[in-house]
Amino acid sequence: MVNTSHRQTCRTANDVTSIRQSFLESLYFVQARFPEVATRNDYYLALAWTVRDRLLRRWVDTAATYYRHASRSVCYLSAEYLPGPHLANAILSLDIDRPVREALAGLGLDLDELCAQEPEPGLGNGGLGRLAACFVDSMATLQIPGIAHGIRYEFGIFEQSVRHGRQVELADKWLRLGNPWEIARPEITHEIGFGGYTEHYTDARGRQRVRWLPGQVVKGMAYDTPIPGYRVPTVNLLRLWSAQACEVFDFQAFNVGDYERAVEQKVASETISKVLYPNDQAFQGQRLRLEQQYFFASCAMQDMIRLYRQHTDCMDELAEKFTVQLNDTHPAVAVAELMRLLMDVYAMAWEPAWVLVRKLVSFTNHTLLPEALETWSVELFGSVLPRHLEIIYEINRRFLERVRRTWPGDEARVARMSLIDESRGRRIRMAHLACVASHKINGVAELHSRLLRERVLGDFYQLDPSRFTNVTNGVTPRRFLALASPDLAQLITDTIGDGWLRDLERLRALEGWADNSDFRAAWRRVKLGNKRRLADEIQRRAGVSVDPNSLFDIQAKRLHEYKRQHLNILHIISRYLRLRDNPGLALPPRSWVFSGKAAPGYHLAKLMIELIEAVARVINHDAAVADSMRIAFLPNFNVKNALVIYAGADLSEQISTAGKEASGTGNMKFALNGALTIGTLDGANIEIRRAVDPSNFFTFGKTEAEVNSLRLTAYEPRACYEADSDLRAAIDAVADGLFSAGDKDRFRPLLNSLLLQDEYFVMADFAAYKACQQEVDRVWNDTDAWTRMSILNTARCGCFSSDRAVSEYCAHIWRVEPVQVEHPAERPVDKRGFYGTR
Ligand code: NBG
Repeated sequence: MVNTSHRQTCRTANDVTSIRQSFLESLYFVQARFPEVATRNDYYLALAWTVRDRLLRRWVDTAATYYRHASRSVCYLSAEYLPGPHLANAILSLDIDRPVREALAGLGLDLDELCAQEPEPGLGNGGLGRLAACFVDSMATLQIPGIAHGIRYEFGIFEQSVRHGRQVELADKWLRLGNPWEIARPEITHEIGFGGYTEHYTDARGRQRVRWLPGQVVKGMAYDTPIPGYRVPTVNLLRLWSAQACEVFDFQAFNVGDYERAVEQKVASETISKVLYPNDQAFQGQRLRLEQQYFFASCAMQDMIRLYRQHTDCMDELAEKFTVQLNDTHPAVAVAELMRLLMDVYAMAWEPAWVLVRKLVSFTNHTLLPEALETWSVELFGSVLPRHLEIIYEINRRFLERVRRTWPGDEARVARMSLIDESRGRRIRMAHLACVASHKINGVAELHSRLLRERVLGDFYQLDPSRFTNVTNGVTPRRFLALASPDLAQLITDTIGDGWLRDLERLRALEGWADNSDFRAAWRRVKLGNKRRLADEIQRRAGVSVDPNSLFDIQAKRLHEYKRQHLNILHIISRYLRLRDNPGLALPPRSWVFSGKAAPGYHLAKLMIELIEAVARVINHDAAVADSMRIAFLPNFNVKNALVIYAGADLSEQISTAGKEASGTGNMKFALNGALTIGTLDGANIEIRRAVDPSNFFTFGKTEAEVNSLRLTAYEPRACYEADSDLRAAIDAVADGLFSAGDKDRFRPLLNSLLLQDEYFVMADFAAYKACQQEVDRVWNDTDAWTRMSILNTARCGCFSSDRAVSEYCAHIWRVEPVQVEHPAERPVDKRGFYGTR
């Protein structure tokens, strides 16, 4: 056997000299550049290749370990991922920050500047996609074998800019300068059919079989991105599928000289993975969207079976080797696809195939909003996926038999539970399909899981209570604490030692320090530094100057009526009017920051941005309140921008209508960074409040039960308007055109929805919100008390790590165990010199 030590080449060793050499070689041999002409992007790419080499060695070791042991793995299916920039996270995971900085400094380059160069993959809309990225990070860190499947959208979520006070959407060209983090796998492809028809036949062994003859076939090609675990040898895989044409040219058309028609097919095929739908929680039944869902679900299922069959031809143990997690209903069609593959391709009979599916699949629901629930018209579905429609009908037929046996004569219940909704045309209910096929179904916070059991999926719960469970969301502390606030991370490490980044509950050791005045002063210094950084960002990107000593009050999330940015802005207006009318009023200076995208077709959400911008323009220019109020809208909320925001916040606005926000994860990120929350009893706010103690949380507003009963009685938003003079003044000011240069129509749609309908109970919660904000002012004036509460928020939020969440999925849903990646030294180089082959 050859000694393995030479594996530590300049491509993998972590000393300063090797890193510098590796960097220069990448610049010359990958980028083909020399210093006189190299751009900052060339340098960024050279560094990315350098870091990537170090990831790849671990990745190969990880893959080899999983392969050798045929380790039981998670197959995670999500239509969205928001991983954020890779470079800084990889450097943190590999623990090479110091040598990389030194190597670059020797070349006159700055690591942070190069990191800033990286475009982020915006392959998701918001919390759901970011949650998937946190889970992928935690799986690698916990050494859980898994592959995360998704779509390699050529254009991710649009880039938002604000022009003339309005949102403008720009195409997200994240791949324009190349993506060093992905490895194209032209040899890992699967064929994906669409349309056509099915044929029933008897096979050679006399079995009744079905074959699907699609009208069109496209190819799905894998692009792999390495996902490093934090300070462990594990590097897992994010496998994103890209659509390609099977035949580049239609030669028939080409030969007769019709070039355009010849490439038409190619263009149509590749459209499938072209663009992410930018709607957050609003279902729209476009054919292309269904094609996207089926495209990646089928790629993932075929790929899982390909990996399984590297070890055996017998399909019986598929569910011993894999577990399939559906991240919401977007990949739910995988259920029908699995049945098709098992029966039509691998000749299994219905019953054993269904048993297998039921063992494999589990489902996470992420929303209670009725408008987000996916239902496909049977007609559309059947024209795209005729075979899958047959399979869904058969699943439904067998399922409804069981419902009828359980509740004889209860046809109303049968109609409610059917996979086909017959009440508004015939539509397939994807959540029901996911439920029927899953051995576990979970919500993402305690309240949300309870509402699933009691309402949205109540019948399914009654049928199979043991299948329902809760896993409260979590976030990765690596990105959202260590990368977001390096100084706070350093202070924590200096105080309680390291180890907390892998075991976040250890933050509890900070509790004792909350009463130490030196520590509180240090905490405030770090926080002030973070606020200065955020203030610079606000100045640079929003053109608003804010005082870092003022209270930073932040609402950063998608714009949505249920999230109630308008409640926040109405309160700001009322405060402005109060101050303007009473110049002597001693209110502590505050800076309000909003950030978030609105779905391009969601007019009221866009109007909310306009209102925020309009109010900001008036208030920021009114000398009468200049010392005590500033408002800024920071455009283009994404992972990169979010980090600065979370780190610099004093107050986190989590003010959704109770019962509407499934969990929220921004709430966790703010609290971990020491922001106090003003929040309703909704989603994970409830659990955060319990964890930090209600005395360290500003609670207001109607409970879910109160909201629900208000909805059932005759709710009169106008009565709230009449009853509260501050609310009335705020609404009237908007209606009179105070913020629209006298234009009384500009915000009318928003005001009408509040006064006439108020589906989200903004008016009903206004008075309580206002009172709670007064309490915020009072506590803020007591600096020591505030700091104490801030420290306790960080100290007590360790349970909101995604490591905890993923461990719960592993224990209660996936039954997957960690696998120790074999150290390279244990896998010697063979006679031919190949690394780690046998
Ligand atoms: C969102 C919820 C959030 C939740 C995330 C992650 C969807 C469909 N749902 O409350 O609105 O935190 O999912 O679970 O985007």
